[in-house]
Amino acid sequence: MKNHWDRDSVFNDSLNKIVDFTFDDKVAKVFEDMLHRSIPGYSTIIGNIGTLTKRYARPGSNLYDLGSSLGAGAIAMQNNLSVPNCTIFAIDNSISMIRRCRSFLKNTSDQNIHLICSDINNIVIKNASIIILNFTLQFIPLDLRDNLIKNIYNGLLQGGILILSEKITFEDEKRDERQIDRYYDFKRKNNYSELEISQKRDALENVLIPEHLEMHFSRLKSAGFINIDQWFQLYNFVSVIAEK
Ligand code: GEK
Repeated sequence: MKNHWDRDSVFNDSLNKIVDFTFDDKVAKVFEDMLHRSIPGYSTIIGNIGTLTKRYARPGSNLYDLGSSLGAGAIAMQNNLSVPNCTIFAIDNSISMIRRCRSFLKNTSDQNIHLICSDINNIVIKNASIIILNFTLQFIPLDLRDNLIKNIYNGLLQGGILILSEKITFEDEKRDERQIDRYYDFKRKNNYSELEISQKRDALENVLIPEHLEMHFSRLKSAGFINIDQWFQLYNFVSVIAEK
């Protein structure tokens, strides 16, 4: 795969000790490459965040990209906004991601995106027509997930949406294994070595905690969401739209 990004080689060399994955400078520097080579359908999902923005953004409302990393979701919303007086918030608790995102935005016309370095569990969400959690909830401690989803629901306007994308697990063990094997083939095709795949898996083990799709649906329902539609799946990666 050819692109103009710095190549992700974070797990290229054999490591004596695998430490938990963090979103530090080393990761932020190669993150576009990492996302595109590691998340099946990543660009399709970002493209559809743009498409959904056209339908759901309300004049004078706030749009949130939670766990925004380098701002791909926020930029997709910004580029597809066709109603006036909206404010976009891109929020991440990694200062490395925020700094790098800020330096990108400086060179573009995306001046209306407000970048905030904060834990998304501690923010006030209000007057929102669109909220994105694009592969972020999976990094939130399990015991905080219900509250975060409730907070998101409460901050949405009637008719507003949450776009939730996640890596998932399957209840049936064999099915889980099959989908993981297919996912590793996707990584191999994108030129990750066996060593990179296994070292990254170990580094993520305590950090990225995937859940069943049924769990996500039931959490969204309990918070009050309606019209919960899964619109995307590629192997063990899914995306869901839920309406208030
Ligand atoms: C994209 N959405 O390009 N508060 C704020 N940010 C957090 C927290 C937290 N508690 N925990 C993790 N993060 C992006 C991709 S990456 C997905 C999202 C991945 C942030 C973390 O710093 C990282 O930037 C992001 O969530 C997850 O569409 O790496 O698989």
